[in-house]
Amino acid sequence: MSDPTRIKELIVTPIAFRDPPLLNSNGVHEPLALRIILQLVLEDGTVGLGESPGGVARLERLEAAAKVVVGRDVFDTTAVGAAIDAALLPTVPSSHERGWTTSAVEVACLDAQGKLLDRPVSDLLGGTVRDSVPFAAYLFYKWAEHPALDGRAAVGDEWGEALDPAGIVEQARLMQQRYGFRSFKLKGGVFPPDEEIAAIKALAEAFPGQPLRLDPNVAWTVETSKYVARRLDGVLEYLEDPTRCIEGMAAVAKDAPMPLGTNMCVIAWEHLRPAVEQNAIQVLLTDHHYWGGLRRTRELAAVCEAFGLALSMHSNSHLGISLAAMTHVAAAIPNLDHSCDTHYPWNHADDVIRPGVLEFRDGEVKVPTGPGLGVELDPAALERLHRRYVDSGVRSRDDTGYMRRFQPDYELRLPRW
Ligand code: GKR
Ligand code: MG
Repeated sequence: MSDPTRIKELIVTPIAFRDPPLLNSNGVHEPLALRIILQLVLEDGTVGLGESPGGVARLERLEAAAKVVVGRDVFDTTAVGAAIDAALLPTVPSSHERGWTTSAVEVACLDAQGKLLDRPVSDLLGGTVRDSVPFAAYLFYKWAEHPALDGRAAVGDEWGEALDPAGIVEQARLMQQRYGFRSFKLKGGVFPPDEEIAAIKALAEAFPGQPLRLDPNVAWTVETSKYVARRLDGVLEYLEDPTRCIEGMAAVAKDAPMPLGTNMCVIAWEHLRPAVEQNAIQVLLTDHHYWGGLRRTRELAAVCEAFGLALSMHSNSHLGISLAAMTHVAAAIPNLDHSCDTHYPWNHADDVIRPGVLEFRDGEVKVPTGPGLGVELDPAALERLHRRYVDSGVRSRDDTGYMRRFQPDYELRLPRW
C-alpha cells in the first residue's frame, strides 16, 4: 500500500548561476558559481526542496544519498541522516564532509514535512522568536566587470568597481539604498592591511554607529592580526578569521580589544571544546549547510549559549532555497546576537525560485509563512541553470585559477601579510 510520507525519489540537479568578480584572499569569483538543487519527492507527490554548494564531490555524494533515502519516512530524519552517513562512510572519512550531504537532505525533508502539515519550517523548529531576520550588507572589493576572456565579451554588473575605501563606501550606500541594510561586513584579505583598515574607518565615518565587521579569511599572521585589531579598537563589532587555526586565533584573542569570530577554525562539533578551552573565539558563525541541518543548528545555538559564545551566520554564494532555510532557522534561534551574512544581493537575479517571498526590507527578510520553506521552485529557471551548468563545463570553484588568467604571477599565499 502506498504511504504518503514515504520518500519515492531524490532528484539532484547541479546548476550554474551568474556571479560578479568578487575578490577575496584566494583570488576572484568566476562568472559562474555552482549549487545543487534537491527535490525530494514523496509517494503522494509532495516535493521538498534543498540547496547545497556545488562541485563534483558534493554532487557524487548527493547522488549516493539519493539511492539510500528511497522508501524511508520523511519524518524520520534521524534514520535518513544515518543511512546517508553509513553510505558515505567508506569513501568520505570526515564526518564534517559527510555533514554537507545530510544537511542538504534534512532541509528537503523539513520542507516536505511542512508542506504535508501545512506549517512553515520554523514551526517544525519550535516556532519563531522574531518575525523577520536581520542580514548584513556583504561588501566585497570587486572589479567593474569580468574581463573579456577566450573570445567571451566582458561581463559587467549593476554594482561597478570597488577597489579602495571610496569604492567600498559607495557599494555600502548602494546596498543600503536597495535593501536597507543596517550593518556591514567587508570581505578583506585582498589588499595590504592598512588599506583595509582605511576602508573600515571610511565605513565607520559614513555610517556612524552601524555595526561593522571585517573578514580577511586567514590572510594575516598572528602579529598582523594583532596590529589590525589594535588599529580598529572601538570600530568593529567583531573581527572574523584574521588568522588560521584555533591556536592562532587564541593568540590573537589574548590581545584583541574586540571579539573574534569564525566560520573557518570551528566548523565541526569536535572543534568546540578546544576553541572554548583556549578562548580562541567569542563569536561563532553557524551555517546549517555543514553543521548537520536546521535542527542541529538550533542545538548548536544552545551549546553556544552554554559556553557564552555569541552567534552569527555564515554565507557562501547561494540562492533562494538556502536563504529561506537560513531565515527559518535564524528566526527560531533565541540567541542570534548578530545580523546574518548573505551573498544573495549578488546572486538573486539568477534564482531558481519564483520571486516575491524573499525580500530585504530595512535589511531584514520576513520569515516565509507558507508551508515548508515557503518558496516555490520555478522549473523553467531550474532547467535553464542546469543547461548552463552542462554547457559551461565548470565543475568546481577555482578563485585562484581564475585570478591567474589575468595575473599569471598571482600566488595563493595564506597568510599573505
Ligand atoms: O564568497 O569569497 C567569498 C567568501 O570569502 C566565502 O567563500 C566565505 O566562505 O563568506 C565566507 C566567509 O565568511 O568566510
Ligand atoms: Mg568568514
